[in-house]
Amino acid sequence: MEAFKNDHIEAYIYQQAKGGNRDSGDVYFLHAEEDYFICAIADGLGSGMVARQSAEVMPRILEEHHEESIEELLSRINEHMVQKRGAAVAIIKVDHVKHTIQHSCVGNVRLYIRQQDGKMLYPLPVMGYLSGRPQKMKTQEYVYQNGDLFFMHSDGVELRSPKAYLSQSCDPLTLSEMVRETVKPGDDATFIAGTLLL
Ligand SMILES: [Mn+2]
Repeated sequence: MEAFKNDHIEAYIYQQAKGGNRDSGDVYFLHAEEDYFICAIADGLGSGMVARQSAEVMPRILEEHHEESIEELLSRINEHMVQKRGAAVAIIKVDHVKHTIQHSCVGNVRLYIRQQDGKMLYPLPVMGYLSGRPQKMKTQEYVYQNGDLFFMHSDGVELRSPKAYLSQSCDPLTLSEMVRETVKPGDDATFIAGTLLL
């Protein structure tokens, strides 16, 4: 498991490739600037190299253009999917000045947020995947408080009750260790668990 920490974020990342494969068709990306943090998961369609070629578009675009809005970023990724299989992509951007989380997703990468008062948020992705064709998008925005927990994962991670896992863990490392135990070898699996600090 990989860790990512600064004054505003403590996050853990786990990735496992489908049984026997060397390369995962899932790709993740995390990046922090002084006043914002961005992270994303892309799940390429198909498997092996074909899946990876589609998923790898995401970090290339985000490395270069992370200051743009998340819908602009998804549109750029979509434009690069022509002649490729396509990918499900979820992006979150955390604004440390306004204390907001923005989220947008096309396809089956899920996000859960547990707020400090115990309330759970389950932002829904837009159905489909980035395929190079025009794609509808939707951005949701939440205000966060110190200690809010987020959990983003590709569909290779199957949680029977995300609410139970998120409410049982007081910190992202405990959550990550609990979820890691449940990951089966049948699909590429990736998750990012993090807590937001004021
Ligand atoms: Mn998958």
